[in-house]
Amino acid sequence: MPRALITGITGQDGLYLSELLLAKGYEVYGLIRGQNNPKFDLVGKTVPGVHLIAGDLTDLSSLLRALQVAQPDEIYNLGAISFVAYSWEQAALTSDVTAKGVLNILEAVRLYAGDDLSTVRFYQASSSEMFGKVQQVPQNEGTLLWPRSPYGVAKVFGHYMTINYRESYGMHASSGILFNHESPRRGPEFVTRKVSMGVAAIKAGRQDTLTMGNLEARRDWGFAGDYVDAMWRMLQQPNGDDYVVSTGETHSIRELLDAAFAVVGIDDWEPYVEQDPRFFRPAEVDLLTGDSTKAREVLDWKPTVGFADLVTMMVESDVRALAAQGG
Ligand code: NDP
Ligand code: GDR
Repeated sequence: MPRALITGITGQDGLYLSELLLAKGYEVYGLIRGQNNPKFDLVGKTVPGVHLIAGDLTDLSSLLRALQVAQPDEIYNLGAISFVAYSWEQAALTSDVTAKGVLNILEAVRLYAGDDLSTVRFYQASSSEMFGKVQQVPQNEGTLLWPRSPYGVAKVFGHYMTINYRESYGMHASSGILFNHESPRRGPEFVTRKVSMGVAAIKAGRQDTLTMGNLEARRDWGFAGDYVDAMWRMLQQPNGDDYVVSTGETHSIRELLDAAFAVVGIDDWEPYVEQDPRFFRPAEVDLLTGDSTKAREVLDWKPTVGFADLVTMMVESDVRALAAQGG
């Protein structure tokens, strides 16, 4: 039975990846931080087969201990401070977790595996935010990186450190440059879920308006369930490598609002949407659209859920959740 260790187990991707690996017959271990993590029960209910190990990406010895307990064949490093807007407010903490945390786990793997690094395969959750002020459209594995936030800068560090461990020590280390991926499990701070929850609440008469930031930014949004499958496929390859994972379609926040309000039968959303400067960012990533040709050809991967179906899935899930609470 193959064994996997996932950091970021409580997050959107950690849950989907756990489900995928458990279904494939893996023994799955998840790193969980904090002495009383409020998502402990969520993990237990959603993926009861996962074994949780206490640890934190900023604490190298806790990572070493987690590796010794899990004895993984595959490690998926999904843990991060992942909310871009927040990364300006806590840039140093973001660097400690999202950048140096990658070095910590790579180093822990090297110390744990000793001379036999070939026994462990490593996945790093890199991001399209690394492209930032895009230097090429669409973006592929060779596009120059130009991050626009402390989060983006931290992810660039993790990306190059992963490549460096591959080149320096021959580690089977892969970096997945994933574009935005969403689901009903997406955190409510991110724009798609904020919109799907807001639309459901407006439809139920529980909320009057939705307060947004920049409506002109464009993103390449896919479904998280598809994207964790790409992570797994990367680690099944004979060698570590870097892959862009994206749909290749881009939509603005306005189009997201069009699609989400349409699900509940509202065609004109203008009366329900306000803008507030507090949701604008000091520097914006205006346009992201990925070229995932390499992942499609080498990994035989492709997205299965389109933009309209993804938005419908999220809004309907939030409508159902509100109905279950009594409207
Ligand atoms: P989430 O924000 O949902 O989850 C982040 C996870 O990181 C949580 O489990 C969180 O745990 C954990 N974490 C935070 N700080 C630490 C720490 N100090 N030590 C250990 N774990 C920590 O992110 P997603 O699931 O959406 O994304 C997974 C990864 O993929 C992240 O690295 C993200 O940056 C990256 N990514 C995501 C994309 C997306 O569109 N979703 C696109 C590209 C990259 P806790 O619950 O305790 O806070
Ligand atoms: P992003 O996702 O920054 O791309 O990072 P987010 O959903 O937060 O923002 C997408 C775009 O929407 C605009 N926007 C708003 N965003 C939020 N959160 N709230 C608002 O009210 C709002 N109004 C407009 C933003 O300005 C931005 O342009 C996500 C995270 O998952 C990262 O961890 C990951 O690496 C990248 O996707 C790829």
